[in-house]
Amino acid sequence: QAAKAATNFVPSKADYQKVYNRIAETLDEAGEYDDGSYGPVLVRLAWHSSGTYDKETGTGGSNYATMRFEPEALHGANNGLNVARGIMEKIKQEFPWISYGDLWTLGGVAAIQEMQGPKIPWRPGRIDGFAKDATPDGRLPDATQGQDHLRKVFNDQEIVALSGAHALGRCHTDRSGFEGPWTFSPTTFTHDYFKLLFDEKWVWRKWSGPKQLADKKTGTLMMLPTDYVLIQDKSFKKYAKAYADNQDLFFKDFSAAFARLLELGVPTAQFVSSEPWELKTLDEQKK
Ligand code: CCH
Repeated sequence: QAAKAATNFVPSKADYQKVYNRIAETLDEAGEYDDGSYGPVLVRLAWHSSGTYDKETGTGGSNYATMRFEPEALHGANNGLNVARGIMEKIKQEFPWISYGDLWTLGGVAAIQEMQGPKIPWRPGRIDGFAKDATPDGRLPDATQGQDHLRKVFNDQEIVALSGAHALGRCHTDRSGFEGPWTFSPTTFTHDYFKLLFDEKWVWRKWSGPKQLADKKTGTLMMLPTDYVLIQDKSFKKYAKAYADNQDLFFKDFSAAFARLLELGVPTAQFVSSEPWELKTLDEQKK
């Protein structure tokens, strides 16, 4: 009887809002972890589960949540995301009807919105795939190389906007080999990443780790070689400056690009709604 009820259950927008709320509550249960929030690592999970989309073959992306499977789970680019998948697994136990692809992308949406970022339009419809759907290594950008794969799917403006997510979180020596946060407020979504790129003097850090930059003044912030390209490449720089000067513009463009990223490779017919939804923050629901 119970099993039958579960199969017939058709979740509504209100049900997805419940999942959102549970994720939102979980963000602050991080305790001593990193800067006290699971938000940044959940944004990275949403991005790495979607960023595997390949335009030529139409494979990859968030639809099948293939990072659950090896070898994709073990790809170097995904180091540390076992933490994020573990947090999401607890939510999945509570809401077993949601697909992993929907759950992980919703995790990114909830994290951005709860960390004071823009609203991210989102809708459900992803389905769980199989190990055979797992993507080959090398589709996600390498911090020492370039953004070739991204460039096939996103224009320069979108790439710059998406990169602004590095306002959040930090690099870990035991995950990527790099070390440190990009901004002084790694658990709040701001345009500080762009401001700091222009306002600080960036010097190559002298250490035995991979090539990264440090801010000359405090030495506590970092930029990856790929971050620094945003103020060196003429086309990228134009957008980076616009976002440094105008946080509202950055929020608007980030929201559009991130929403598109999360839907890459998901067949339109699978979405349960013709238009994406705007889910409410916990604060908005208190009012
Ligand atoms: Fe990123 N990112 N990212 N990134 N990223 C890392 C961490 C985060 C690159 C490299 C790295 C995006 C694009 C790129 C986040 C969101 C986005 C790390 C450190 C590296 C290296 C990992 C570690 O050690 O834990 C490169 C290269 C590119 C593209 O060129 C995009 C796009 C997004 C989202 C829209 C977030 C958030 C983090 C912090 C994670 C954490 O655990 O704090």
